[in-house]
Amino acid sequence: MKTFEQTLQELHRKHDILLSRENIREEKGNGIAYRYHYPVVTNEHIPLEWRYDFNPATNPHCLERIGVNACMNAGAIKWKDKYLLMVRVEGADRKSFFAIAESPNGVDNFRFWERPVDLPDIDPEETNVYDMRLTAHEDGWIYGIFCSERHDPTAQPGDLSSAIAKAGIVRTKDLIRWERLPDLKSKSQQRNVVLHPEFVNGKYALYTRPQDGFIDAGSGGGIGWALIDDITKAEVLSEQIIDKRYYHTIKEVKNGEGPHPIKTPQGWLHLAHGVRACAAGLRYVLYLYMTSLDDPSKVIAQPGGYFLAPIGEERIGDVSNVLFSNGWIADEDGKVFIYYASSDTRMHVAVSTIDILTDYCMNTPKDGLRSAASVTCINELIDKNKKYKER
Ligand code: M1P
Repeated sequence: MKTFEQTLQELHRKHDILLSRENIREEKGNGIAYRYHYPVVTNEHIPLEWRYDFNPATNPHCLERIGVNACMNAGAIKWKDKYLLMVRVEGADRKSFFAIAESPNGVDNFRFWERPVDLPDIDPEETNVYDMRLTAHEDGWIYGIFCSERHDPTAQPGDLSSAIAKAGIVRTKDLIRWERLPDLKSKSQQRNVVLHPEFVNGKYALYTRPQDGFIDAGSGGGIGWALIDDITKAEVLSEQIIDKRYYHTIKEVKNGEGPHPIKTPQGWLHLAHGVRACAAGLRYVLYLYMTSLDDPSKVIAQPGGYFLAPIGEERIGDVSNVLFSNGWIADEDGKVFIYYASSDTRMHVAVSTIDILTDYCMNTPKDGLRSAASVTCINELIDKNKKYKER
């Protein structure tokens, strides 16, 4: 039988090994992005002092007192030369909160800051907060937009599931002290709202995702775009759908903007998730598209299909068959770290470059929306390849 001290030492030893484990780039793949072998942040990365009572008098069996279920859907930002993830930490009690984990190289050694993020608590009805998108805006603030969820006040008695999704907004200059701004006003429910990093026609610009209900995008149409006069009283007055959903595509049921787009010489590079339904439930995959530098609401490239879909261990988790991303970091040298969660359970990284990702967007055929069109595309490629095959 181990003593309290021995148990605690063993916990610390294993935790240190996990946190300092080197990550390895997987060489297999399609060349567009390379996954790293190990998840970068999991529930086991959570500091022991957030979970265990270290006092042998009050915790004689050295039990975990506060369980963490998952670490997922992290916003990302480069800050003082470090790669930061603002992780959605979901407790065993199902409540999510935000916590920042920092890495020196973007692929391993992620360690959480001392405490969870101190998010200003302004509304007692706000029950759950999650999926932070971080934007260092040209106005000088770092903004965070996240989903603020509450029980639907109009739900029938006994219906404890109907909920309402709104976009909460915070801003900071140091990622420590956060100022809460009023939630986004919108006629519909909203999730996956993202702030564009530059002013557009002198206004703040938001990617939105209007939805009929808490789960259902319904008549929402796709990823929207709205210009906002005053971010301190943000209101969607008019909304235009810029990336539509289509029948029998990867985004038939829903889609949502991921992190804010990256500015490239060819246009704004966007990462988003698309959702389709199947017998096993919903399947979430990641896709890319590009919009014009002159008008970020104008789509200029739409490669067909997904760019990353769940594979191997990624397919299994609390909500299986899901990849979701709301954070990526572009380095000065053009390297891009794509942070994504699998199956609402753990965080991963895949690495690519701006050149590769824009090439992929510009030169992958569009979805022709019909089987016959897919075959035509393949035949065109075969014809083009003929002269090279003969060499
Ligand atoms: O469970 C999968 C995802 O479902 C929601 O995303 P969306 O609104 O696009 O359907 C969110 O709850 C997200 O957090 C979750 O990962």
